[in-house]
Formats: sequence, C-alpha cells, structure tokens
Amino acid sequence: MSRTYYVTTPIYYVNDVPHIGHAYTTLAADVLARYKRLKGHEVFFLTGTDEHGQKVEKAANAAGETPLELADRVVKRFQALWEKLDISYSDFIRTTQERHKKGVSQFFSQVLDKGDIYLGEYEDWYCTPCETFWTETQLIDYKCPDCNRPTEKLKEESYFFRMSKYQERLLAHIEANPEFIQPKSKRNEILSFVREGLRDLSVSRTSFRWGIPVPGNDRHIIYVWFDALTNYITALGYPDEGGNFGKFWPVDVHLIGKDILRFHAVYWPTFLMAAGLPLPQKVFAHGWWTVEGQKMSKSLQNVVEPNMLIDKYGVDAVRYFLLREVPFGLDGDFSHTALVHRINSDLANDLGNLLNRSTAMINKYFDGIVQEPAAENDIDRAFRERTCDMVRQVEAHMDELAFSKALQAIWEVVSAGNKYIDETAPWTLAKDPALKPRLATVMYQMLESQRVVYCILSSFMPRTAAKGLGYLGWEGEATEAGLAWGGLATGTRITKAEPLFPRIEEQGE
Ligand code: ME8
Repeated sequence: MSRTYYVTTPIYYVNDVPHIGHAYTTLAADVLARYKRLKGHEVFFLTGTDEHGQKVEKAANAAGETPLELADRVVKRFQALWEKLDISYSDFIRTTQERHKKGVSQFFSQVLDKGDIYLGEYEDWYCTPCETFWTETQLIDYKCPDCNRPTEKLKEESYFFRMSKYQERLLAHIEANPEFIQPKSKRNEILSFVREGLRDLSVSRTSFRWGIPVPGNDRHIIYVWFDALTNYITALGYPDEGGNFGKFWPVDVHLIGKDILRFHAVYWPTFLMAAGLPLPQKVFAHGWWTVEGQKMSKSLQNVVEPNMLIDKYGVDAVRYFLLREVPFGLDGDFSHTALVHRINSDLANDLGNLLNRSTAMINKYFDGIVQEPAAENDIDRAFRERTCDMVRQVEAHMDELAFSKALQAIWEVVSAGNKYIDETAPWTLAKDPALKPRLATVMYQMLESQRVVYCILSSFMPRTAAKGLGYLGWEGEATEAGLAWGGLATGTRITKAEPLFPRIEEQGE
C-alpha cells in the first residue's frame, strides 16, 4: 500500500486579488506535493478560497455586486494564477460550495451536541477590518494592536466555544510533540500564548449575514474562522468517514503564513479535540515578504503581481527565486535586482551553462551517443558520490521543509559538475585517441550527474526539469528510480541543448 501525504495551503480571502505572498505559500505546497509524489506517496494537495464573512460582504457592497458574484469573479483570478504557476493541486475548495456548508454545519452540531458550544453574550472591543475582538488590555490607545485602526465596543448575543476547557490538553500536546508547530521560534510564541490562558471563543455573529447559519438558529452566522478552518476536512468529504477523509486525515502539514498561526495552532486543534478528531501532524508558519524593504500594501502601490513576474521572467525562474532566496520560516525581501541576479548567476550561468557545454561536448566527441563508461578514477568516484549524497541531503532538508537548503545542495552538485569538467579537461582527452575510454567515462559522469539533478529538480522547476531530461535522453517523467545513479543507458542519444535561461541585463551593467 502506498503511503499517503496530505498538504494544505490557507484558503485565501476573495476580497483581495492574489499577490506574491499567496503565490509563495501555494508554491511551497506544490513543491512539497511534487516531491512526495516523486518519492512514491499518494498525495492530496488542497488549496481554495475563503468566501464568507463581513469583509467579503463589505467588498461586494462597495463593488455593487452580491458577495457570490464577487467571489465567482475573484476565484477565477486565483485559479488562473495557479495554472500559470504550474500548481498541481488535487482539489480546490470554495467555502460557498454545498459540500463545505454541509460539513461545517455538521462539525458545529457535533461540538454543540457535546456541550462545548453554548449561547452567551459577548462584549468587547471589536476591530471590523480584522474581524477580531480584543480585550481592553490588548488595545493600544483603544486601537487594534494588529492594524492600528480604531475599535468599537460591541455587545451581542453569541455562541461560544469552550476553548478554555482544552487549554491543558493543548499545552500537553504541544509539549509532547516538538514537531507539531514549526519553526521553533513560532512554537515558543504559541506556548507562551497558551500558558497565559485560553478564553472561550465567540463562534457566531449576528452583525452580518454572509456565511453559514448556525444549525437550528439562523439568526446567527458561524464565525469566519470556525467556517474557514473546517475546509481542511470538508474537502476530504467529512463527515463521511470513508473515502478521502478516512484516507488522508490527519493532515501531514498545514502550510500557512505567520499571520494566521494562532488560528491554526490554537483554535483549530481545540475545535478538533472537541469534535473528537485527530490533530494535524504539523503546522508550519513561514515568514512574511516585504517588497524592496517595505511592507506590501495597496496604499503603497507596491503589491507584487505574480502574473507580471511570470510574464517577464518565466515561471521557473520565479519558482526558483521564491524558494531559494529566503529560508522557509524567515521573513524575506523581494527585489527585482535580487531576482535578476539569481537568474543570471544560478540559472543562466551555473545550471544552463553546464547543460550547454556538456551536451555540446558529447555531440562533438561521440556524435551525441552515450558510451559505456570505463573504470572510475578518484575524481570520478568523488563526483558520483557527491551527486548521490545530494539526493540524501535533499531528502533530509525536505523533511524539514528547508526548501532553500535543498536547492543549495542541488546547486553544490551543479557547481561540482562545472568544476569536474574543468578538472578532467575533456578537450585535452579528446586529442589522444588512446584516451577515448577515459573520455567516455568523463562524459558519462558529467551527464549522469545532471540527469539526477534534473530528476530531483522536477519538484521545484517542472518545466526546466522536463527540458533538461529531454536533452539528456530520459524518456517520460522524473521518477524515484531516476534519482539513483546509473539511469543513463549506454547508447542514449543526447541532444545539444538550447540555453535554458537567457541572461538578463542587470541594471548598471
Ligand atoms: O488569512 N508574505 O487569507 P488571506 C508571505 N482566509 N505570505 C503572505 C503575505 C506576505 N506578505 N501576504 C499573504 C486568510 N500571505 C484566511 C485564511 S485558512 C483556514 C484561512 C499568505 O487571503 C500567507 O500564506 O489573508 C498568509 O497566511 C495568507 O496569504 C493569508 O491569506
């Protein structure tokens, strides 16, 4: 039986159009999904859109549309971008779908019937843009501590979830499972938050209508986070125990930005505890992108539009840059200069050149046909071992979602490949007919190492990998077996490569 792997992205709000931050999380999930598939897992990769709540209702009013019209329009923008970014999701959930609404009602009822949701009255300071209630002590000058906008005191009848009841259990779970919340710095933040004490959580609103009504009391709308988080199980067919839910839950990893960690690492696990369901195995919060040193915001007009980037630089260059530039889990800064620099040095120079020079050489020396290699000398062996070791390193880095380190390990082998050619100097070997067997071995190591590189790169840069593998005579898709040394068969025809990444003129060059 094949192993299963379930990875999710947040479901994005439809009151905003997709930007580079959204693309980042979804891309990371895609790379993970592709990698796990390559390693033989049966993968379920979920993304989608969060379409309910006051923010969407307001944005729709402002645009003179119904909330659903707005959602229908914006969801297409997300789906078109994912297609353009080569995102290989298994399912796309919209919270306005019947399957989701049915599942949320069921989930709510299950917790209500257990007595962990009760009707009460809520009074606190409310920040409408953030849809968050704050206690007076949390406010800064009576303003929202998150967005610094004015708050207002609100009192309303509300259903409450007995989150306080689960404080000790959640704490024990986080302490017993160091892998549960990552990275570690974020885990510590959540630990201190939980230790300070959990209050019961308001899980319904009467102040707006756009959402899923509370079962049996439709004056109340289920609070956005109770609705949104549940997407991770409704997309699997919950409450139906069979099928995908039985197969893929609990999730292997929820990938999210650090802004929504508390919802995923505190609210969601306690909801699941109340419903008697297993908890996620891992919640990983990545960092925040700024743009040319500034926070990305509509008012600053510096929002980086992924479609524009892809049109300008190509999809794989964007995929590479986003995951290579910043260690996953830390904040990072986006700049065109840094992107162009990466394209020129890592992609055009290191990766592209290696393929160009080596496919040209085998065509020059052996009419493009892979020859039987002779015995390895020390340099050949070291280079082969280095390539094989890289595959193991990538595995370890991917386990920790250290995408940047995985790419770094791959690029070390690319550099080693360029160095190997310089050291073995095939152009000198070619001058002496007696050294033909030696030349054949050098050609073999040089090409075989790259075949392994392109196989493993297929998770990160699917198009580039397909091209590279095509030039190297590898039939079909990258496979797990293809990661092993020796896949390049004698007699394979190697095509002379066109440049994979043309150099881009750098400013000031
Ligand atoms: O929070 N840098 O949706 P959302 C990095 N609907 N990542 C960023 C980013 C940035 N500057 N800006 C956004 C919601 N993101 C809820 C989620 S889940 C059950 C419900 C990414 O549209 C990051 O993944 O505001 C962040 O968590 C997400 O977009 C927030 O998307």
